Order: sequence, then structure tokens, then C-alpha cells
Amino acid sequence: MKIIMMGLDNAGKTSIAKNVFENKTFQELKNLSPTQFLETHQYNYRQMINISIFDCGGQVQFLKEYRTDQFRIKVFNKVTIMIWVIDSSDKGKIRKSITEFTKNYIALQEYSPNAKIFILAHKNDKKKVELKEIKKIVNELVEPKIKIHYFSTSIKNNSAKLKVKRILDDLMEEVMGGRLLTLQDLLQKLTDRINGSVSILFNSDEGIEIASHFEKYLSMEKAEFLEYISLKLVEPPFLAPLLKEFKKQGFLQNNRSDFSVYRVGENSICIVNLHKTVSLFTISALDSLARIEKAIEKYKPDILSVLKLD
Ligand SMILES: Nc1nc2c(ncn2[C@@H]2O[C@H](COP(=O)(O)OP(=O)(O)OP(=O)(O)O)[C@@H](O)[C@H]2O)c(=O)[nH]1
Ligand SMILES: [Mg+2]
Repeated sequence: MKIIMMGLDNAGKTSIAKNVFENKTFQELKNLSPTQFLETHQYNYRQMINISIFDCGGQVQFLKEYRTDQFRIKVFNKVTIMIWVIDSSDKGKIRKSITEFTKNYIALQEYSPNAKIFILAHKNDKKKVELKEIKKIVNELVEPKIKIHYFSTSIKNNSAKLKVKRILDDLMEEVMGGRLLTLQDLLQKLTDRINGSVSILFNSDEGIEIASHFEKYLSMEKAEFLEYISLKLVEPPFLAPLLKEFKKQGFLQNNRSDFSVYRVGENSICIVNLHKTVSLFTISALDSLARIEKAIEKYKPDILSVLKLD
């Protein structure tokens, strides 16, 4: 799946890509240099689908060059998604950005007429031009009328990550024929069996969530909780800071290298390596470690099979 990220320079494209796919925090992304022309990166999203990100440096001379005969096929062919990023806090550059969008959109139409188009009104943590204002300018400048999906985003408040993931998940379900739903279903059954409140499957290298199930009463805090987990998991080796945090909180440890369990009040928090690239995080109300382990062993083959890791 090919995604092109475009927009004027300084809009936040590289920051968004690294935040979503590499779990980098705003702090870690502060000193990025401007992207010089085109940078491509391959990511294995949720351990299930390969995504090529074309991070297109946004200086106007680059944008022009992408449309030349030399580059237009490379950039605009076989695109699944175009994400056009606008710095909504930079009032003076919004019209210019949308004018540039119209030019690049024409090239996209030519080579990838079915590509989905998203406009992100980015940096919404700052004083900004509202999304409806931006839509108005798009309607005024973009002819003919096309289907565009809009989101207001920021890395600082995590909305960029949540929204881009939503875009990708919807698309992935179309492409994958329900593999993510199957995984979520397996996690739900596992969570029920261990009398649990949460199960998160995550990539062991980056600590990026692959799939999760949360009991209803937890759903209000889901975003916050995920943020907590992903913040704790960012630095490889991700496990060390998380375990340190647990110890600090006074959780009791009953440790094996592939299966760590912490008692906290009525609950057991477990981190299990299911595979060298995939781990499972659960919170269970069972007090028998053997029963938790048995339940996880029961669902492990199916989970790995959906991930094609068996
Ligand atoms: N306040 C705020 N600043 C952001 C956000 N996202 C990115 N930035 C800042 O915006 C600046 C530019 O970010 P980049 O990701 O390098 O922008 P770019 O679109 O890749 O720029 P080019 O590579 O030149 O096209 C950096 O200083 C980022 O820290 C955000 O959500 N909020
Ligand atoms: Mg960049």
C-alpha cells in the first residue's frame, strides 16, 4: 500500500509519519531537518500490511519537480492514499498550500484515480485557522469538486496518531478481509477467559499496538491508556522502562524471561512474548498464574496464525 504525504514545507509531514509509524514523541521530533526531495520508508503496519510512505519534501521547487516527466510516475502511480498536510497555524500559507494541492491533485488523478484523499489541518494545538475555514478555501479553489476527507490533527495531543491510524485501519479492513477484526475477536475471547479488563498485542521492537481489546468500562480511558502504554514503550528496549515503572508503582513481580506477571491489588498484569516480534499485555483478575498462562497458550496459535507468524 502506497501513501504519499504532501504539503508545503514545515507543515509537519515527516513528524506525523515518524509519530505514527515509529512511535516517536513530539519531543523526539523537535529537531527534524526539512526533507530534501523525496524520502521513502517501508513500514509493517500492525504486523499485517506493508506500507510504503513517500514523504515528499514540501518546498515549492520540489513539488514542481514531482510533476515533471522524470518523476510523476514514480510519485503518483499506484497511490492508495494521498495525505495533504496543511499547517493550520500558519495563516499566511494556507491559500498557497491549497493552490499547490490543486496542481498535485491533477497529477494524482491522472495516475491513481481511485486514490483516497485526506487533508489534515495540522498543529491544532496552536492558535489556528479552523477546519471549516480551510474547507471553505478548498471549495473555492478546487475544481472540479472531489471527495476529500478532513481531519484536524496534532502530534502534541496525540490526535494525529489516532486519526491517521483510523484512516489506515479502515483501509486495511478493506484490503485484509477482516484479519484485524478476527484478531480483536480472539483478544476479546482471551480477555473474557482470564476475567480481564484489557489485552493489547504489540510489536516487540517498537512497542506499537497491533490490536487490542478493552472491557467496556475501560473504553472511556482507552485513548489515554493507550497513550500511557505507548509512551512507556517508545524507547527500545521498550520493556525496561515499563517494568521500571511497574516496580516504582510497587507491583509485585513473579518473573520469567518470556512471561512477566505483576500483582497489583486484585489484578495480575502480564507481559508475554508470543513470538520474537510480538508480545501480549493483559490485565487479568484471575489470581492463578497457571490459569492465565493456560488461557494465553490456548489462543496463542490462532493469534500467530492470523499474523502469519506460525
Ligand atoms: N506545535 C506543533 N508543531 C508541530 C506539529 N507537528 C510538527 N510540528 C513542528 O513543525 C516543524 C516542521 O515539521 P516537519 O515534520 O519537519 O515538516 P515537513 O512537512 O516534513 O517539512 P518539509 O520536510 O520541509 O516538507 C517541526 O519543527 C515540528 O516540530 C504539531 O502537531 N504541533
Ligand atoms: Mg519533512
